[in-house]
Amino acid sequence: MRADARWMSVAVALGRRGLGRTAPNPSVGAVLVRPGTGDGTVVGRGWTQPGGRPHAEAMALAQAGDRARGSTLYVTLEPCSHHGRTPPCVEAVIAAGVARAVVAAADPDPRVNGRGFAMLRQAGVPVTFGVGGDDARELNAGHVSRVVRGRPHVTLKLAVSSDGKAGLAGRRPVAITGELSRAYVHMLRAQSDAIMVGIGTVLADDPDLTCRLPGLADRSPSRVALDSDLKLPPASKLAASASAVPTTVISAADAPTDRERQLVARGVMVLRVARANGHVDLTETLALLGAQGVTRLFVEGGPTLAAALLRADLVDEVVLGQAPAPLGPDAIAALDALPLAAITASERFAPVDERTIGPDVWRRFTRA
Ligand code: AOF
Ligand code: ZN
Repeated sequence: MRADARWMSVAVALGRRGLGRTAPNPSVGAVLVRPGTGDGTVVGRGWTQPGGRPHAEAMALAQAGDRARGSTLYVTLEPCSHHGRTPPCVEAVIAAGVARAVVAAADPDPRVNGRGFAMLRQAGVPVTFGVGGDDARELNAGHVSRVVRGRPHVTLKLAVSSDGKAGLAGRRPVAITGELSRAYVHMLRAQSDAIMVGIGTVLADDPDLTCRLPGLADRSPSRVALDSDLKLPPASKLAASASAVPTTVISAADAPTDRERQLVARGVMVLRVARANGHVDLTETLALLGAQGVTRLFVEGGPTLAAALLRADLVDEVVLGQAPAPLGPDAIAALDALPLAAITASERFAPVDERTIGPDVWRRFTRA
């Protein structure tokens, strides 16, 4: 039914509002619609609140009050059936007299996993499943990845020149893509639970990796630096601001403990994993971040980390910005020895979106 697709797209848009703020929970959107003239009337809207509770359905039901009776619930994820900090959403949906549920995607969380649908149907609430499935897959990608694979959904961001370069050797960082692209990247940061960089990027650029968009300045995700030998200077912007923005350093088991003490004193969380090829083991790192509750990880550099993640097949999505100007043959390649074609002409990735932002072109690729 066309109306179902339309209302589900409203639920998806509401769900997107919470991206980056609900971890370790998914960001869900819900709309309650009462039959009436045309496609009906919205009586409640909700989305998962910061920190993951209340859930989207609870918000929509609270807004609808008595008007929820006889309405249709449109929700981007199977309503929960487990007792958490509050009773299950399915119970609240049934108790409110919702007449029908339209659900975009199943919840693989072992506490739910089909039980939400079963409870609704048992209570006589018919369920239509799969409407808006593609949008929901994107919206729920972080949650599903964490539950099913035990690691976050990994998005690799690359900003390159027209000749595929990411910077100039031995110089201060150069802005490759433009001002508007910067705003786009900050928005993507805000929709992530954590940003990850390699120590090479930290030492070269001393980035602060926060989200500084007007109105989104409180949306900075936590920051993760991969730093096998604990080279992160305690005076770096990352370490110096660790008490304000959560900062984690992933180091190797044999990294010096005196360095760890200095960083911990500044509020940095230092975690240790095994080494693999001299660097921290990436698979173990992602599992550790998953265990910490990270569902959406945004990787921002540099070439060594990007290439290592691609080689290990740990990248789920690529956001690739390309500026109109070249940087020349002496500049640093965006993926070390890997060609950009490892993304743009690979069977592993499919292009899903292309947009022009100022002078730059941004393309998005997801796992094919
Ligand atoms: C929903 N609506 O808005 C969200 C859901 O820790 P708890 O008790 O909040 O439960 C977290 C689980 O609930 C999470 O793993 C996922 O299965 C579901 N999240 N469910 O019905 C929501 N955020
Ligand atoms: Zn719930």
